[in-house]
Amino acid sequence: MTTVLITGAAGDIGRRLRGLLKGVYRHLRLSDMKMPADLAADEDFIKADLAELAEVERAVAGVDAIVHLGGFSVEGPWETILRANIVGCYHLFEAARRHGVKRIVFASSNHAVGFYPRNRRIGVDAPVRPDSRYGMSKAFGEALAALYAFKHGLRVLCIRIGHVIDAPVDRRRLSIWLKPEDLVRLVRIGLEHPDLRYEIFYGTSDNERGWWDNEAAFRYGYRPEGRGEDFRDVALAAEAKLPRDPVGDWYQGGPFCSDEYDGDLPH
Ligand code: 15L
Repeated sequence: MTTVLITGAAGDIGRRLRGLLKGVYRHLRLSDMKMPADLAADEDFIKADLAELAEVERAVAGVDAIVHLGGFSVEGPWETILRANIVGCYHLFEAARRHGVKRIVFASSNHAVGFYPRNRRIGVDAPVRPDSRYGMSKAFGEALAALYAFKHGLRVLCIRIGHVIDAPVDRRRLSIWLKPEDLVRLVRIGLEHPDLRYEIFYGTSDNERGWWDNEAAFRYGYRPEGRGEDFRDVALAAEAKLPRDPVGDWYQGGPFCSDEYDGDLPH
């Protein structure tokens, strides 16, 4: 693996991965709609709007693999999600196929399955239950990835990312926290594992309160080091200051579920 493209490089996860993957692969190419504020002189950056196929092709040409973080990373208006996450994701996979890119790590999200209740443990074979237009676009990306893997021979890992941050910030995040270094472990499986064709992993650290069966990731050698429970007191103190949310507190997706919700109260 010599050249790896990171899309969405100006975002928070992109910034962290740029630092953590430096020196792991010979060459990192970065792409986003806007230039990262702290871009160093020796970093290779190509500006690209995912909604413009020609721009995406320019970013993708000549790379061996892609970590696709690009797109809109929270809930948004339909037009925004459509352009960045549906059309944009299609352009990314299609450009990869046209340019002979062999591997893609797709940043999916826990919000593809956010409408499972917190008292239910799920694996990757549970049908998707998106909690938002954003979550639905991630489920779309996973399906698109399967098409390109099985029809066009790409090797793809979809990571349903929980919350990437230095430490969990509330009760929900104690269950879904992903330590940045553990994200790197997952990404490296996606970019390097010889047996990988198409898989979905949960992007979570070793969280005692976790909701997800991450057996698929463990089978590929994932050994997380972050332990959410080490931060329990701080996270629960922060939780105590939050207003109660009968819908969001019930479902795994939290506020993404209660936002615009007009169903019955869960019980
Ligand atoms: C996500 O998918 C978002 O990109 C991130 O900003 C967080 O909101 C995270 O989920 C979460 O569920 O906390």
